[in-house]
Amino acid sequence: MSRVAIIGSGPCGLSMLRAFQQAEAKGETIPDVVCFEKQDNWGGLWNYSWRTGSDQYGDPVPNSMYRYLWSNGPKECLEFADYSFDHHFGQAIPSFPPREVLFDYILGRAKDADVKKYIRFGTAVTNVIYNGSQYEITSTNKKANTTSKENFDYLVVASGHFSVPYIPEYEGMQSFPGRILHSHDFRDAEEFRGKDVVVLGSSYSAEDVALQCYKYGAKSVTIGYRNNPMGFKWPDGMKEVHYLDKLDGNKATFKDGHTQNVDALILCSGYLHHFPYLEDNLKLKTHNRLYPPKLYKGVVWQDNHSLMYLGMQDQFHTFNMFDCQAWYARDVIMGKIEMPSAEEIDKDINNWVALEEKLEDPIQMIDFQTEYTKDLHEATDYPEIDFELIRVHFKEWEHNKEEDIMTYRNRSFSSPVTGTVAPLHHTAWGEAMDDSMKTFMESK
Ligand code: FAD
Ligand code: NA7
Repeated sequence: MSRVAIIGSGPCGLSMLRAFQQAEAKGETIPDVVCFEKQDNWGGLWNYSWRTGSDQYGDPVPNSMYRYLWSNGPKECLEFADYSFDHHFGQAIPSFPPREVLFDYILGRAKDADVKKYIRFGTAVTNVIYNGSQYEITSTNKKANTTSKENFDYLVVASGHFSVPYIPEYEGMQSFPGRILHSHDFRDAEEFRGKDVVVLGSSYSAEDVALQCYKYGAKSVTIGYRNNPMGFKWPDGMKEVHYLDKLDGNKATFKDGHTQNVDALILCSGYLHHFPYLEDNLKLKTHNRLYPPKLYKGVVWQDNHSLMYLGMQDQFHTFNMFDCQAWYARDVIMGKIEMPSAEEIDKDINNWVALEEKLEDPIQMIDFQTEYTKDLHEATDYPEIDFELIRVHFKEWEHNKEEDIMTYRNRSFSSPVTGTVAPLHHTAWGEAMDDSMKTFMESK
C-alpha cells in the first residue's frame, strides 16, 4: 500500500483528509495516510492563538488571525459542497460570521469525517528529501523533543502561505519611539485605542487591520499604500495616503508630502511562501498570485507528480476551492487521474499564467479563479455546488465594499449548496464588539 504524507491540518490539510475519507466511504481502498501538524490543535489559521514569535518549544508561531476577526467574504462563497452551513448549525446563520463560528464549521466536518486519527499533533516536519522514489521525511515531536525519519510515496504540502511575514524596513524605524509590528503579530485592536496608527499596505490585511483599529477606538488611522490605493470611502478618522517615505521620531512623512503623528506602525506588507523543510528542488518559489507557475492544475508539482501543493494561490475562493484541489490530488494519488504529457502540462500551466498576467481588476480576478475552480471541479466527483452563483456573489460583494466598506458585512447572500438565504445579523458589524460564537448565534 502506498503511503501519503500531508503537512498541515489547516483547511487544506483537512480537505485532503476529507477527500480520502469520502473515497473510503464509497468502498475504495485508500492509501496509508499520515498528517503532520506542528500545533496541538487543527484548523490552521482559524485556530486563534494569543502567542506571537515562538511557542514554548522555540518553534515559530504560524497563527496570523486576531481577535474580532469576522469573515472578510460571504460564508456562502466558501461553503463545503458536502457539508452545508445549514447542516452544521441546524439553522440559517448570517453571511459574515466571526472567526470562532467558521472554526467550528471547519472542525464540524473534520469530526464528521472522523479524520483526527490520521493527524500527528505537535509534530513539525523539519526536513524532506526526495531520494528518487520516495520522500524521506524528518519530523520532530515537539513536546517529547524526539526526531524520527520515515519514507512516503506521496507528499501533500498544505502548510499554508500566510504565516511567515514579509517585513520591509523604512528609514527612521531604528529610532522610532513607538510600536512596530507586522499584521502577523496583530492580536487585539484594543491595544491601539486612543493612538495614532499608521498601517502600510493595500490588500486584505491593511483593509481589515485598519478597520479594526478604527472600530475599537484608535484616535486616527492612516493607511500608506505602495502602488494602488484601495480607494474605499473611509469613515472620518481614516485616510489613505501614498507610501511611507520615512519616520522621524513620531513623525511619519509620506511620499505625497503628507505628515502624520504616529504611535504605532502596523506593517500589512504580506507574507512569504516559505518552506524551510523542503529540499530546494521541491520548493515552490513564488509571490502571492492567482496562478503560481510549476503547479499543474494549481496542484501537481510539474517536475515530480508525486508532490502536491494545496492552497498556494492568492485567494478569493477558499474552502471549496481547497476541496476541489484535494479531490484532484487524491485522484492523482489513487491513479484515477492520469497526468498528460510534459508538453501538455507545460502548455496548460503557461495558458493559465498568461491569462492571469492580463487581469486588470478584481472582477476579472474573480472570473479567473472561478474558472480555475470549475475546471478542477469537473475533473473529480466533488459534489455539486453552484460556482456560477458564487461568482455572482463575489462580484456583488466587491460592489458592496466599494459602496460602503463599513457596511458590506451587514449584507445577506444565498447558499450555493442549499439555496438558503442568510438572515441579517442582529447587530451591524460596526457596532458588534463581541465576536463570540455564543453572541453571534443569539437572536435578538
Ligand atoms: P493554514 O490555515 O495556514 O494551515 C496550515 C497548517 O500547517 C497550520 O495548522 C500549521 O500549523 C501547519 N504547519 C505549517 N508548517 C508545518 C510543518 N513544518 N509541520 C507540520 N505542520 C505545519 N480566508 C477566508 O476564506 N475568509 C477569511 O475571512 C480569511 N481571513 C483571513 C485572515 C487572515 C489574517 C489570514 C492570514 C488569512 C485569512 N484567510 C481567510 C485565508 C486563509 O489562508 C485560509 O482561510 C486558510 O486558512 C488557508 O488554509 P491552509 O490550510 O492553506 O493554511
Ligand atoms: P497580500 O494580499 O499578499 O498583500 C500584501 C500587501 O503588502 C500588498 O498590498 C502589497 O502592496 C503590500 N506590500 C508589500 N511590500 C510592501 C512594502 N515594502 N511597503 C508597503 N506595502 C508593501 O497580503 P495580506 O496580508 O494583505 O492578505 C493575506 C491574507 O490575509 C488574505 O488572503 C486575506 O484573506 C487575509 P502592493 O499591492 O504590491 O503595492
